[in-house]
Amino acid sequence: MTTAVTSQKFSTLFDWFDQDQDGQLTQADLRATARVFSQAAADDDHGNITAIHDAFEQWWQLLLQHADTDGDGQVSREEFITAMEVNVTAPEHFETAVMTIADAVMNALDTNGDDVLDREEYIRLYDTLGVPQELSQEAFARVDRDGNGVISYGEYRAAIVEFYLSTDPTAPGNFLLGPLTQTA
Ligand SMILES: [Ca+2]
Ligand SMILES: [Ca+2]
Ligand SMILES: [Ca+2]
Repeated sequence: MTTAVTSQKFSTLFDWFDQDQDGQLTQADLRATARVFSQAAADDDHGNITAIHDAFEQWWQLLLQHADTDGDGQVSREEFITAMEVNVTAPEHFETAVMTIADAVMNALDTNGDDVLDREEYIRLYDTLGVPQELSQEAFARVDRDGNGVISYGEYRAAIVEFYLSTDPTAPGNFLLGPLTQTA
C-alpha cells in the first residue's frame, strides 16, 4: 500500500517529465521540462529562470547517477520510480534535488515579490503546464491549508514534502499534480 501511493505519484511525475512521451527520460526531456516551468516566470526574470534550469540539471545528474543502471543515458519509468523512492527522496539528496527546484519555482511564480503565492500566481504554473482550471483551483484550495487565500512558503513546502514523501493517499500535497488516477 505504502509503495503503491508513492509509485503512483512518481509515475505521474514521470509522465510530466517525459516531454516527448517515448517512455524514457533523457537530458533533453528534463531540459524541455525546465523550459516549461520557466515559462511561469516573468520573461525578464533571468535569475529565477537560470535557477530553474540549474536545478533540473542537478536533478538529472542525480537521476543518471542512481537510476541509469545500464548507462545508456536514458531512464525508464521503472528506473525512475525506484531511484525516486530510494535515492532522490533520501534525506541527503532531498534538499539539494527536490527543494532546489521547488524553491526556484516558487521564487519565479511570486511575480509581485511578496513571498506568498496568490491564486493568480499559483494557477499560472498550471496553465503553463496545460492543467485544466478546475484541477488547479482544487490544488490551490488544498495547498492553502489555512484557507487565507494565499500560499505561504510553509504551505508550499509542506505540499512538496508530502508529495514526495507521504504515503498517505489523502495528503493535500498529493494534489500538486492533480488527482492521481494513473497506476504505475
Ligand atoms: Ca523521453
Ligand atoms: Ca506573490
Ligand atoms: Ca495560506
